[in-house]
Amino acid sequence: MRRISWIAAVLIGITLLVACGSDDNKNTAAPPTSNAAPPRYKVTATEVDGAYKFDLPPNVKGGVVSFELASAASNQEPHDFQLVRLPTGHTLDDVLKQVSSDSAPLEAWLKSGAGVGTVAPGSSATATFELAPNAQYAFFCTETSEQIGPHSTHGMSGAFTTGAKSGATLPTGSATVTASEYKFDAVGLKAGNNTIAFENGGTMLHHLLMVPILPGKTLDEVRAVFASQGPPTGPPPVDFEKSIGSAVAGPGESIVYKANLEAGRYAAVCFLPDPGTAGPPHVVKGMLTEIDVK
Ligand SMILES: [Cu+2]
Repeated sequence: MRRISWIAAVLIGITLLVACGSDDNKNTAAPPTSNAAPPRYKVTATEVDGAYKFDLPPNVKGGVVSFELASAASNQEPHDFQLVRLPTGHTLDDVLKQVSSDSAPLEAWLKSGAGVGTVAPGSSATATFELAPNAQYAFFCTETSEQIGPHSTHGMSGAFTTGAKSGATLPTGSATVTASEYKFDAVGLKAGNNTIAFENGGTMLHHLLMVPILPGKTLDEVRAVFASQGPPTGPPPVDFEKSIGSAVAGPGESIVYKANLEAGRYAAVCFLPDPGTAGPPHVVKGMLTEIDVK
């Protein structure tokens, strides 16, 4: 049975990303449009001798910041870097308990998120977003592998407290994709380089995963695969390896990142469940929108 927890956000698309070492999904920082460029923090993901970990610099500011996620070329698996704000009284362990479980409901106190989407070994990606100043954040990788299980409970997690506001402002996107319950609205996406502003205009956590639909396949066929509980039968109607995704964001939050898109049809999907539930994922509730990129 397919997991429909937080982790399912990337499970489907990303298990097949492992072999994808190309730069197709390589994202770079969005150019700042304000006077003050956002401070940029580099996070390195490594898997040395089975010890999975993130290395990141100390003293992360609040306000608008950029994070670059660099995955070591020697890595075997895809990784992402998800941030969630820890409300007073909640700890990293609380988060890990939820995100590493198949059946734990999505905690209702998880209301704020940011981070960098999935990168393949040897690749890097950057995203820009706003963090609350002087606030506690947990970070973790949402990936799960057959060998070791959730990366988050195998070292790829931690917590830090942000400092004062950076003073930078969020860059403008060349395209905007807005999530709400339960749909996506996309404006301005085109073939080639995009700076995507993923905006959560809804009332709960959402993410954006764009998966290319294969020629001749219909959105109904894509829906059937994403809604099925068992392993897919026959060739998939989408190209999982070329998926491009955002991290999870909370209501009113935005994540800005670069994406190079090939022309074609994409399925925009969200796999998170409603707060306080373990499913169904939003894709089943309608967060499956076809976007034509020309
Ligand atoms: Cu959603």
